[in-house]
Amino acid sequence: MTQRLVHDAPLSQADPAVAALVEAELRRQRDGLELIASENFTSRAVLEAMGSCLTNKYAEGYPGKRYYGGCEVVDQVEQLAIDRVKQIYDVAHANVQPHSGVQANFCAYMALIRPGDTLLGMSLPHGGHLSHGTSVSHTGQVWKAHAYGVRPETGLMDYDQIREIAKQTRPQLIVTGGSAYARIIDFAAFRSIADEVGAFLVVDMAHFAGLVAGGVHPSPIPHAHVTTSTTHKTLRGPRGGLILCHAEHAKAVDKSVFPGGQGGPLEHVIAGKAVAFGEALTADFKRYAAAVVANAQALAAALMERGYAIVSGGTDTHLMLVDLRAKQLTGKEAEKVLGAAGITVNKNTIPDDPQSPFVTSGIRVGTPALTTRGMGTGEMLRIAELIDTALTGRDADTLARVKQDVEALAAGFPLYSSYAMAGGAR
Ligand code: DSN
Repeated sequence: MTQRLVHDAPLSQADPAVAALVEAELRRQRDGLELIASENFTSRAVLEAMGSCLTNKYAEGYPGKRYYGGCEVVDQVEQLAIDRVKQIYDVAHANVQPHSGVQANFCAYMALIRPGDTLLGMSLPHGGHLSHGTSVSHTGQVWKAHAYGVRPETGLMDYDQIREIAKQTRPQLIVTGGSAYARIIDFAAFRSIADEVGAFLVVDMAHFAGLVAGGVHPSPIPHAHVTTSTTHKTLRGPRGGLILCHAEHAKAVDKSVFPGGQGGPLEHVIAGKAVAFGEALTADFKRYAAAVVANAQALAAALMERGYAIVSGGTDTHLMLVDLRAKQLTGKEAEKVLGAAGITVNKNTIPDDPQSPFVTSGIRVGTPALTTRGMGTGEMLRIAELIDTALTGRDADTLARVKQDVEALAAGFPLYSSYAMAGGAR
């Protein structure tokens, strides 16, 4: 009997220690200014779907072809997610099971090429991603990986240079998309390079997937053999991954995810994905995506006016890379100073960074999360001022004053105000 009571008790009673930590994190998210370009705030509906009994179900396989009984409900959940994401991106096939972006990428590569083949991806310090073939990632160990970058003097991809690198390295697979590239990538140019060297093209659209869904960024789908993504960045869903492809690669992709790379799918997360995909199909989401880009451009312009250099001179997307060298600051120092003032960013290498990846000369700044809170271009000007005040002053008094202003600004844009969290916080 006692055990049953504990089993049915809310988190705040069953485990006050964990409940208090959930509440502390909620407060941190509410009180601060979240400018990490890869983060966002899901809707309450997404949170509810993820916190549901669907987590209890094993469902290896795919809708209608499972290795467990009792899958009649989760089949419908997963099919709904698949149908909705296919509608968003107008694509023939979707696999919504990847647990993360790295797993989506690994499974996509494994579907198309064999271990030992050659892979060409964007260099991490130039804005790529660990899973695009870096030496510390399995993707750089299972495959012979080569890298292309941006022109350091412009911060832009040079497609002629990338074509030359592809001709020299003869990859079987080229991957593009990145974590810190603020400009629209020419997917048609990449496809023509891939075709010229006989490679598959994978586009990792994790960062800009929500902008594509909202119609404010070109779609990679017509150009890529396979497109991968996460679901929690601009797309504003639960933490997770997905793979989209044309019909000819559908079977290989599905086999690569299960049984190749993963076991039981996280059906509670897939339910959260279904909810987020439903949201992404609305006119409201189109307005959101346009506002994310407008906010990023306003913030970049305001920072440039205050003497901050932005790599590539601006942004077409949700993020910007701020080069701090002229301010005699490292990325590591800036991340710490801004953190003390309640402004969350991440240190980030700039192209050809003289500093190590643990120090860096830049910070990456993005607007998806604050746009979700309802902030607009007026708030972006104020945030540029707060960032500049914190980074210029850096002393305890200045940072305490900025933190107060940050909390006042955040309070005007409530987060999860109708949702009682674990500890009962409102
Ligand atoms: N860690 C993510 C980012 O911040 O961009 C990429 O996986």
